[in-house]
Amino acid sequence: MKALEGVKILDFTHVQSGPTCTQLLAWFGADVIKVERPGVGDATRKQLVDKPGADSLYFTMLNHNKRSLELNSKNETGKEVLTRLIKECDVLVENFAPGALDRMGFGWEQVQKINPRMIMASVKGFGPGKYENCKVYENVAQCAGGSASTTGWLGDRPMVTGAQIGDSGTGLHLALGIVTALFQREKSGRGQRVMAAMQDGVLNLCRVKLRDQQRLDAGPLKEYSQFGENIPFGEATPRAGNDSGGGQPGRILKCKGWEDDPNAYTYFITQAAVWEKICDVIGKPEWKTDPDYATPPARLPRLNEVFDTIEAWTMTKTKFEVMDTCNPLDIPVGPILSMKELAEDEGLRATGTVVEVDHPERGPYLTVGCPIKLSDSDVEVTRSPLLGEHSIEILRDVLGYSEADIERIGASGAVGDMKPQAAE
Ligand code: CAO
Repeated sequence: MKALEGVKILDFTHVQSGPTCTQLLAWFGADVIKVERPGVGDATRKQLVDKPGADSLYFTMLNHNKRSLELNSKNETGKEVLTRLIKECDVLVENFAPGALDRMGFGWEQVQKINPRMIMASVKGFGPGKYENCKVYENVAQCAGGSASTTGWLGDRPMVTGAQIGDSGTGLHLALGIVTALFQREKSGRGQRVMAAMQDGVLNLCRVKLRDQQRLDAGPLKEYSQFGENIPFGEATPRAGNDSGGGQPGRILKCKGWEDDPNAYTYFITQAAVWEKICDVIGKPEWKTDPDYATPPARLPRLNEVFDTIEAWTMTKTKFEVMDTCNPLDIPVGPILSMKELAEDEGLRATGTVVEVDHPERGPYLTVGCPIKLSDSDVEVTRSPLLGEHSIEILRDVLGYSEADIERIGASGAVGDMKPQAAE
């Protein structure tokens, strides 16, 4: 048995933010029915194509364990089928541009009338307010949510991060909202509206920078390198390069081979609790008692010197040797791992965090598995559906349409070409 077994999700999501959410729910055992425009489907199927004719990795890696129903939601018969699906399902998830669902005739008011137990969950770029009607993509959310202004180097442009905190991050937020609403429905018997705005999700993940914004009122941020460099602080939380900026100063430092390998680096944290061990490891035992270095506040104005000295040591070791030396001493360090190293990591394969999946059009490919492990709800990652692969079985098995009804629906153009799958 799976945690969300029996929960039916009407999945109107596309691109990345919404599909991340419904993929997680599918991994937890929900039956996710992805509704896609006939003949077209989710736009990502044909974006970033690496194998002509096959669904892209962009699509496949976001849509595992789902079923695909090709259906035109603007056709009258298509609306009839959708109405039946809304009655049948527990959750409707969507991330259309603002207003698109209302224009289809399936806004929150209508959905509630059709099924008062329905939970309707949406990702939008912004919450209510002056930007609520804007279309939004990942990097816009990173910029509007405080991430870009606090990422990058002081004096340089704001920078976006490779982690998809706007899309996948908001998808995670939405998934939590959905299971919470399902839990409440157990007691209330009612559905509800769940909203996750990408700006809100990014800001939630950037909360430490909002903390620092307020700390600025009390004076300079001493944990930031610019303090030791005597560069004055402005009005807003600055960009801080690779400074941890938190209570335990840290930086990215070069390791042996950095001249040729762009990832021969380690993150090194000067945790106060292990300062004496750090001094011994880097060959600076005198710093243990020197009042300029012995305590965290004394070190703050001289972080550049401290990290330059540590780096002179890390440059004599590979990033893995740094890890092997520091870990037994409880000194927190972490190698900078490339995507190639992660893809080949046997440990991640063993835990199902990286999995290989076979696909009829593409052959085998790698993807991320479920990052959340439940001890009583196993995850088996199965391939993403072909466009409309499950149209007939959904009409027949989920909605109970007869063969004659299915013929009628097919003839009306409400669904895509059902014949190849019908014959299968
Ligand atoms: N049958 C018929 N029509 C369908 C359909 C179906 N099965 N599925 C979608 N459509 C229609 C929609 O109804 C809409 O039509 P109208 O504009 O005429 O009402 C149209 O397809 C396009 O929908 P869209 O506006 O959502 O798509 P877009 O490509 O123009 O915009 C995006 C994409 C992502 C910018 C926008 O959806 C958005 O802002 N979403 C919310 C924020 C979000 O999730 N962003 C993250 C995306 S990942 O980076």
